[in-house]
Amino acid sequence: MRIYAIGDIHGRLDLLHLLHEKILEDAEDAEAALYLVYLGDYVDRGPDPEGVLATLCAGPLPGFVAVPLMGNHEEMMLSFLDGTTDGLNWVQFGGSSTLQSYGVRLAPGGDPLERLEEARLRLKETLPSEHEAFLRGLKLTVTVGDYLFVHAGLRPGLSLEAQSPRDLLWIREEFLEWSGDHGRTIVHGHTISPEPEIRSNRIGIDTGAYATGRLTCLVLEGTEIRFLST
Ligand SMILES: [Mn+2]
Repeated sequence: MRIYAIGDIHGRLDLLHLLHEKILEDAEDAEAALYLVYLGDYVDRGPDPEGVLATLCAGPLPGFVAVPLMGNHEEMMLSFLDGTTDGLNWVQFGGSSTLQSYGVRLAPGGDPLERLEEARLRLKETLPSEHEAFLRGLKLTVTVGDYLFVHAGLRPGLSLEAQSPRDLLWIREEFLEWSGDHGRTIVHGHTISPEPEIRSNRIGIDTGAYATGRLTCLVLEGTEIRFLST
């Protein structure tokens, strides 16, 4: 099999289209089964979260099995939508571009919590049900062969079953600085590096697309590791 894995997209529909083209071209003569894993953080920050979710909802690229994972930004968006958080953090961490792309405007002035509650109700109205179902159906991890795919990483020393969703979606230093064996190579996004990071126990592929214009795709087949990027 050949696995393609795409890092944090963050509303850059333009880059997602470019990278999809490159992947299709790259896979043209492939005889292996084709998997395409998306590592989460589809929404927020960049200009077109709505377009990114619509594209991912439209189904896999022809010939591929698509495996979209959850990122911490999808989790924040769902918490806001469900009213389990007030959204103050979310809009500060890029959620305002998601609201905007769904046509929800945060009115200036007034009580911020009241304005957010108003925005929440409007987002509930405008978010297409298939986008919401897509967000709620996202998995936290997927294991394929010797690789485990996850948005942020794992807490060292704990089994996969014992990992908390919070760590899988948010962890940084404790995971990034740990050089021990996780049993599998962990492929992750979430923490930006200018180039993909290949370590003995992990491969990080968040190249900060929303700001750098560089969206990275890791390609794995047998023992081969290579990259495509915009
Ligand atoms: Mn993230």
